[in-house]
Amino acid sequence: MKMVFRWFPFGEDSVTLAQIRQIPGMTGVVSCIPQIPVGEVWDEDIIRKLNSEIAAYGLENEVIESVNIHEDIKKGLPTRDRYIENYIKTIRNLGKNGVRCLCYNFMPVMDWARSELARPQKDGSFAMSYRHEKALEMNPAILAEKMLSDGFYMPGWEPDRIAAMAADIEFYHNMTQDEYWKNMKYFLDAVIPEAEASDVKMAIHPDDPPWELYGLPKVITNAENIRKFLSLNESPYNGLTFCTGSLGSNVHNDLPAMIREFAPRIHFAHVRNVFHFAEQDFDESAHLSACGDQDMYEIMLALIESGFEGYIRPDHGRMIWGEQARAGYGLYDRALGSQYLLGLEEAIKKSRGIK
Ligand code: DNO
Repeated sequence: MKMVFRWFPFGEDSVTLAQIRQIPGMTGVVSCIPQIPVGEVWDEDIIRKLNSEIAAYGLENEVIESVNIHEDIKKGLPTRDRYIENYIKTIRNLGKNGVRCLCYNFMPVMDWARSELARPQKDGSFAMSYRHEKALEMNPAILAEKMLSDGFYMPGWEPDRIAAMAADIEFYHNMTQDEYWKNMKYFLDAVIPEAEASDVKMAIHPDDPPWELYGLPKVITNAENIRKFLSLNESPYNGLTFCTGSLGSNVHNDLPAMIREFAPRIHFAHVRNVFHFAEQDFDESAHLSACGDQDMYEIMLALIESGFEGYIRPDHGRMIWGEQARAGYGLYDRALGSQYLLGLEEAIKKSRGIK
């Protein structure tokens, strides 16, 4: 497996490539181009610019996280074909320029949701946290109504954006879960043959949190749904980002068993830990098994025994040692996490004579 580190280019990250290259065992970064609007083509010039910036530090750029999917595709609108065509062009351009794995998600309206980005921890660090009751209060539909009725304003949340999200949420209330799966299949059937031709492995990220929120459809949440997803299109290029933090938020998911079952289709692993206070309340803990609910040894063992040869990255870190960075993506705690995972890998492999 190849250890990689998420990094946001073009001035969007306080963590530098010069720092990342000093983390032992790091082969490359996982990058993106957030400046390109969702639905537009990533042209080769900008991909090459990104590649050369990263290569200057001796790092690889083989994984992109993410090329986001235009909402019209998820909604199944007639305009989706244009956006799918653009997505295919982007895959081709990425493939031509050395990208081998593309992480994306199919979550409606919003990406991952947390109720707090910097919750103080007992040891003085700060971690992201999720409290279900609090998340429910943050429903954009409720916030939008409050804005209209009593001029409520939430710092950092643009009123237009909240209103648009509320309208999107409403749209999905009129769509069945089945229709949502159909829209997903439509996308996969169009895109996967092109991903094969370009040798870019598609790796869908689980829904986070992996349970119903705001009445929105949910897809990648547990073993049953993952089985269904993989059977929508049987190509090995239709694969998974196995995120232990997202899937591990659902206490009913047996992560090592899921890894063993889905291993041939896992192209990318995000490995982190969570600590539960209640079934739907958790903090994102340090990576160490002892700090959370997941057994990292069993997770690494399952990956190694299944012959996992994809990319792996430490995931959300806490803010430690006074660091101020993009939530979940500071340098220090993720660097610690990577060394722990590499240590487990070395120990497991040596003890079993695996090269
Ligand atoms: C959170 C990330 C997700 C992930 C996307 C993939 O930190 O793991 O935002 O990048 O869901 O499209």
